[in-house]
Amino acid sequence: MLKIFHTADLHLDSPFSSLPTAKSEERREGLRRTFMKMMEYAAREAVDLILISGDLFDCSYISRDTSQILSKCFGAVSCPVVISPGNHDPYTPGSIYASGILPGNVYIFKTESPSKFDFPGLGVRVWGSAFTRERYDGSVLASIFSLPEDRINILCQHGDTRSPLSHHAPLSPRDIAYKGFTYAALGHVHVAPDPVVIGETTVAYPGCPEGRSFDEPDFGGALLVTIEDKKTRLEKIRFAERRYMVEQLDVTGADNDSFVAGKIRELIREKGYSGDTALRIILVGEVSLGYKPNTDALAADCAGELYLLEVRERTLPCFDAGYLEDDLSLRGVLYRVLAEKMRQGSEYDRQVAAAALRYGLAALDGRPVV
Ligand SMILES: [Mn+2]
Repeated sequence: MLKIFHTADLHLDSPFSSLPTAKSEERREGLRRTFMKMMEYAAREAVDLILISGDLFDCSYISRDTSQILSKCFGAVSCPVVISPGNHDPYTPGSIYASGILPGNVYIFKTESPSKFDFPGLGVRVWGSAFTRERYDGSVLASIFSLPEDRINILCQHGDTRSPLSHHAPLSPRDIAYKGFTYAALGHVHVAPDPVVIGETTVAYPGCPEGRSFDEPDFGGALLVTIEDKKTRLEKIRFAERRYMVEQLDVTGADNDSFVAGKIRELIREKGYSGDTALRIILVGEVSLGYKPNTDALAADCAGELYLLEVRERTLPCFDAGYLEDDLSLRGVLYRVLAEKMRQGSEYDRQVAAAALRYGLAALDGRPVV
């Protein structure tokens, strides 16, 4: 049985620029901790092979802390570590990959044209290539002619199965299967799609081990892959310390912040969100004409134990405004023109119309507009 630990897209030393400075430093520290935990896990599970399919770093600049941890952790695992540099951490003469400071059990693909590392003791050959700049327009598989069948053949590659027109090493699971790979350890897609199984071939992305923004939701992890008698089994192991989550909250009928705050707290309680969660709540629904939720105050008020709470507002000021339908004054005309846009326009048109109605009615009523 062959036991493989497969990860990608950790993006060490990410700037986390959307967070306040203290929090962004803490998150960079958190990414390093996640990396250490993964390597400790791989050592404890005594895996035969570690595959890192690119974007281990967020950019070519690597902090001293990170490079020290890398050398230490890779040195502490006794198995081979194969790395396929990605578009964020391409193999360049100045990169850490070319520096020679990584221990001898680390095998790095160096060129765009594919090559292989042979591990006869494990009965495995690992194929792959490197990004050497931000783009990779060629075909990884075109120059791999035939796979010798004396060993299990694995592809370790940063690449994109979502579009044949991708500028990030486009790959198709069908072609991977056709070549005869047993497992394709891919990287690049941050929100892991379901693995694809074609015949005896399994193609998988692990996703980001640790989400860094609301585009990378939920607890991330890595894949523990076992291959026995040409059968591949995958197990997703959680390593993330934190998760980013987005929720829509319907506050139809609201006319004040304390009502909305109550709804927000209820949602947080019901879903069991706590200190490991950064939450974005998007308020939707129809609220009273004169009311606009104060998102900053609501976020500050309801954050409680959450790692982070962000409140966004996409409500429409229509609730109980039916009387304006028949209003013959300018207020009624304004309402009828904008209500139609709020009901039928694009999301952008709806928001513009909602703002216009709030401001317009405030002005006509002699209330402060902003
Ligand atoms: Mn990436």
